[in-house]
Amino acid sequence: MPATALHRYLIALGSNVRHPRHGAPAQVLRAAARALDDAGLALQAFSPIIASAPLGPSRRRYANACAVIATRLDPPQLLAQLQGLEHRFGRVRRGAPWRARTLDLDIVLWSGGALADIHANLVIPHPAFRQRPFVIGPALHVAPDWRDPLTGLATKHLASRLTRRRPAPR
Ligand code: PH2
Ligand code: MG
Ligand code: MG
Repeated sequence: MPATALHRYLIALGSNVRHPRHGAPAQVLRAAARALDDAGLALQAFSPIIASAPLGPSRRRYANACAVIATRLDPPQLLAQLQGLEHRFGRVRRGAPWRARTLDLDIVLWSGGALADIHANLVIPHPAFRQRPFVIGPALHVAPDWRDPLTGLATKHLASRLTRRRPAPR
């Protein structure tokens, strides 16, 4: 692919810690969306912000959202940029994974399809996104027809699969 190709990405945003300047988690996500755009990652769509119960050890509720961005950065370059933004928002990477965090920016889908880059520790699609209502819910607003390259299912199909009631036990 040419170095100048324009890529699109679906990004999941999460926060469950206040920021001293931006404020509550939902405000952190709004500020992060502006910061993405300011960093040259053109914001094409931003979902409503939802509140979600924490998955994992942290007890604080999360604000979650999804964004579609366009950039010439390839996935490892984008990952580095997103980690820089997380850091700028005061995220500290130490201790157990899944600690409470001021800002989490995850690459969920990429217009280039699937990727596993062991050097960058990066896997696209995000391995767990299909099972996460706090990713699929917001994604439904900004990328309903975007197909997961691994299952072939569009976001709207993944959403209905997630919300469908489980069959009653026999
Ligand atoms: N992110 C996690 C772990 N648990 N729970 C919710 N509700 N929202 C998140 O964004 C989230 C989580 C790891 O990144
Ligand atoms: Mg995450
Ligand atoms: Mg993350």
